[in-house]
Amino acid sequence: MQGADQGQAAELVGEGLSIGIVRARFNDAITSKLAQACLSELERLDVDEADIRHVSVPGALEIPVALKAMADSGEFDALVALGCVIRGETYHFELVCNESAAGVTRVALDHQVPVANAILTVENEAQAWARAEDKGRDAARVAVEMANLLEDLS
Ligand code: INI
Repeated sequence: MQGADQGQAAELVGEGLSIGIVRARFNDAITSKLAQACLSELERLDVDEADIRHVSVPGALEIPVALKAMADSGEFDALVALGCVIRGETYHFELVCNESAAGVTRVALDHQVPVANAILTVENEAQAWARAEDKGRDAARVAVEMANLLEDLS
């Protein structure tokens, strides 16, 4: 199942695009899977490895500030946020989900740079594993499509 709910973009051409990726290490094995799927799809879409900057941060709450630093640099055509938030027994789950998503959206709008949000928000680890590969791959496709769209619109 590939981008099943997103329809088909006309064509996805990654050649010449610079992509910044911020990955949270919290739930490291899952976010590593997200990164692996994202990187292999970027390669398949002809994004040059030399044009990808991939950094990691402790948790999803730290993703927005690293995205902002990348956006401030003006070096990237699109950014990708990779993380995994799994529900625990406290309100902290809602806080991490809501604040990380709000921060990601704010960076995109404030800097007019597309950010593919692949921060999984799930009930348990099994749900995360079931979604990790598709979500990582979709993030790469969203980044490439939106980078090209913003270039066309500017
Ligand atoms: N960070 C995550 O990325 N996923 C989680 O599931 C999570 N939980 O459950 O607490 C989480 N918390 C850490 C948070 O993102 C910050 O790193 C921490 O609060 C320090 O600022």
